[in-house]
Amino acid sequence: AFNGTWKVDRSENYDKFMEQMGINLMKRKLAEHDNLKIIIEQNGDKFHVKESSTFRTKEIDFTLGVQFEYDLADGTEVAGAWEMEGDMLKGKFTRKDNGKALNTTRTLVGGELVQTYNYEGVDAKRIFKKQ
Ligand code: MYR
Repeated sequence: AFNGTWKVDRSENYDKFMEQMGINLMKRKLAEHDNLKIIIEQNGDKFHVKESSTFRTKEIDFTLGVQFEYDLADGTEVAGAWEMEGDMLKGKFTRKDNGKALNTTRTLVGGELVQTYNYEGVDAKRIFKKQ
């Protein structure tokens, strides 16, 4: 059900979240219009995710419950895993530079893909529409 091509439509509190992540104003302004697109292909507990934005294109394969490393668009390296909890994908990641937790979820709400982000007490959301 997560399968498909998802294009970011709107964000909530994403600037504050990025600020908490330590991302500078100039990069945050660019990230506001990053045209993020995520292509998700799920096969059982295996996922192939292709991310593309004005910053970069990146692909990753991961398996639910299995740790992997990922570098975020700003260069921050994280390690962690995705798990399925009911209908929700829950990602628990840790920044490699400071050991702090970066948690994220993906759910389908009314045909949209909602991704939440939490870092150090700041919550944000990005909502994607299917193409
Ligand atoms: C994926 O499923 O898309 C690949 C793994 C993503 C891991 C971390 C997701 C958190 C993204 C936070 C974006 C922050 C930008 C500074």
